[in-house]
Amino acid sequence: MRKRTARVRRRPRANRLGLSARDYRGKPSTLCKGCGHDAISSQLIRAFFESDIRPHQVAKLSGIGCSSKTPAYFLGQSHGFNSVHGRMPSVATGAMLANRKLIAVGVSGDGDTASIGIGQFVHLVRRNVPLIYIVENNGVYGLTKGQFSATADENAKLRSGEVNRLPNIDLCGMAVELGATYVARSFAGDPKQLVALLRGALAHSGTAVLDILSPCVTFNNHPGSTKSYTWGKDNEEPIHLLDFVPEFEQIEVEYEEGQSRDVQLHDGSWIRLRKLDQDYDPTNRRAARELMLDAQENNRFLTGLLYVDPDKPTFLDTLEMTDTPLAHLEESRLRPPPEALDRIVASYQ
Ligand SMILES: Cc1ncc(C[n+]2csc(CCOP(=O)(O)OP(=O)(O)O)c2C)c(N)n1
Ligand code: SF4
Ligand SMILES: [Mg+2]
Repeated sequence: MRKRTARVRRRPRANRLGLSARDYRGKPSTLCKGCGHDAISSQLIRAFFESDIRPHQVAKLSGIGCSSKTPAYFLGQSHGFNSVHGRMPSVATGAMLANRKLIAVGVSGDGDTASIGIGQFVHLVRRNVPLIYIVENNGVYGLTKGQFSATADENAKLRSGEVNRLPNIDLCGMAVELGATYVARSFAGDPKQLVALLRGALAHSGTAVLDILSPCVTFNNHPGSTKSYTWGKDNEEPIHLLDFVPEFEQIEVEYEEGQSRDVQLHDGSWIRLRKLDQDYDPTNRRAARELMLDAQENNRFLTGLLYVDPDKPTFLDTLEMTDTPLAHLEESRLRPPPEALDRIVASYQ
C-alpha cells in the first residue's frame, strides 16, 4: 500500500497589517518577457508590502508607453488613472490637491517624461507635489518600436546601427536643479538597492524622483546600447550601500565613525548610507549638482540616493490645503460666500 504523506501548506508571510505579498499584486503582465519594467513592478510590490501600506490608500498614475501600462501589474486593489501621454503630473497634482491622504505613485517612461512630458515634469518637481515619480528609463520609445528618446546617451547605437548624435537629458540633474527633495538613480537589475530607495521614497513627504535604468529587451539590449542589462551590470557604480530602517525599528548596528551616515526621513524612518569609495553627503545640494555634472560629462552610471531634503514644505503645505478630502467637505466650505466674492471684486475696483 502506498503511504500517504500529508502536505503541509505554509502560510504566506504576513506584514503588520496581516496582508501577504499576494495582496499587493496586480494583473499578469503583457510586456515582453525579461522587460526591465516588470522587474520594477516586482520591487514596487515588495516595497509596499514591506512598508505595511494599505493598498486602498494608494493612487497609481501614469501616462502612455509600455512603462505607463505597468500600474495594471501591481497593487490591483488601489486606485488608478492611466492618463494622456506626458500628462501624468497634472493628473497627479489634481488628485493630491483633492485628497492629501492618498499615497501617490506615478509611473512614467523616458519618452513620457523627458520628451513630450518635460514641461509637466518641471512644474511638478518645482512645486514639490507629494508623489513618487518613477521613470522607467530604457532610452527608447518602447511602445512605438524603439526610436531614441531624449535620455538616450550621445553616440549610443540602435540595433540598426543608427547613432544618437544628440546630448541626453539627465532627469536626476534636472530634478535637483529644480528643487526636488528626494532624487535617486537605480537599476532594474539591482533589486536590493531599488527596494530600499522605494521604501525611503514612501517615507518621504514631497516629490521623490527615481530614475531607474530599465532595459527594453526587444529594442535596446544589444552591444552598443548604454541602456542594456550588460551595460548596466558592467558600469553601475553605487555611491553607497543603502539600508532602510523603519521608524519602529532601532538602528542597532553601529559602524565606525565616518563609515556610515543616517538620514532621518519625514515619517521618522531612517536611510542608512554605508560608505563605499567616497564620503558622499546627499543632503548637500551643491555636492549633488557637482557629482551629477561629473557623471554626465564622463558617462558614469552612479546609483543611490543622490539628494534628499526631508524638511522642505510640500505644495499642499504651501497652499495650506485642508486635511479633509475635498469630496468630504460641505458645500458651504467649498464655495466662497457672496460676501467673499464681493470683497474680491471690490479689491479690483
Ligand atoms: C500625443 C501622443 N503622441 C505620441 C504618441 C505615441 N506614443 C505612444 S507611447 C510613446 C513613447 C513611449 O516611450 P516611453 O515613455 O519611453 O515608454 P516605454 O514604452 O519605452 O516604456 C509614443 C511616442 C501618443 N500615444 N500620444
Ligand atoms: S517593447 Fe521594450 S519596453 Fe516595451 S514591453 Fe517590450 S521590452 Fe518592455
Ligand atoms: Mg522608454
